[in-house]
Amino acid sequence: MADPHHQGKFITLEGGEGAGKSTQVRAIAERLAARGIETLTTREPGGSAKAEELREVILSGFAKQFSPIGEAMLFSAARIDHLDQTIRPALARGVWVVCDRFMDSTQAYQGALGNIDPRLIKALERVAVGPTRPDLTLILDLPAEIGLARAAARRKKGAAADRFEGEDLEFHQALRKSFLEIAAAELERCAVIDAAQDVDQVSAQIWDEIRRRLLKESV
Ligand code: Z5A
Repeated sequence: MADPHHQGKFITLEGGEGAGKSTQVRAIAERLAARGIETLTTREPGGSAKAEELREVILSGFAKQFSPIGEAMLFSAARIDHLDQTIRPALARGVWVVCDRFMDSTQAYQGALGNIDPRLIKALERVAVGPTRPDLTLILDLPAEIGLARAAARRKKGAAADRFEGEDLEFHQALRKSFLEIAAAELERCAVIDAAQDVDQVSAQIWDEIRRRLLKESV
């Protein structure tokens, strides 16, 4: 059921490491601002004071000590606060929210890769997310090797590896498959974007989806 208080549009970006989500969140916000649309950019895990504290703990490796369902519950706890404190108030004011990762990351990382019964993940999603589901989810898709090479290049510039960047190539290939399965199961909500293109091409493809699906323009 759609959330009656949800006035703005809710866009999420998903995909594997180095897919370019953060880069494209910024590009979307710029394009929306140029159209005079008030936009809030945010991320998961994080996006509210308490969820950012949980992010530190989760990505430090602490969450790895838990079973996949325990880990999924930690991400969901952060999500509940993020929705309550940041996302829902913005959407209720008519602000568009653009979020770097959301519930599909739990389904892919903890659910599919952690072999959790999909019904359990859906139940957790109903509790944590409720009716505040994204209007559009952009799945940034690219071969795992390219994403990992981008993340490695960024690390050379000083960024630290996080919890899942340490996993092997097979893990990241399975992750890609899982995101594509999510997109195939929810075609109305999800758009698959070819993220192996250069930044401007990716950005143009994303903008076409936003115009067509959310601004109801012909492209
Ligand atoms: N996680 C989870 O397990 N369960 C959950 O429910 C949630 C999350 C919500 C968050 O890490 C981790 O939490 C994540 C999943 C897990 N796993 N890991 N690892 P994060 O927020 O620190 O990192 P991330 O979400 O994976 O994003 P990222 O690795 O920072 O990548 P990105 O945001 O997709 O890419 P980027 O920062 O925009 O770009 C990466 C580099 O590539 C950078 O140097 C860019 O300049 C470059 N780039 C970007 N686009 C291009 C193109 N098109 N061509 C060439 N180079 C490019």
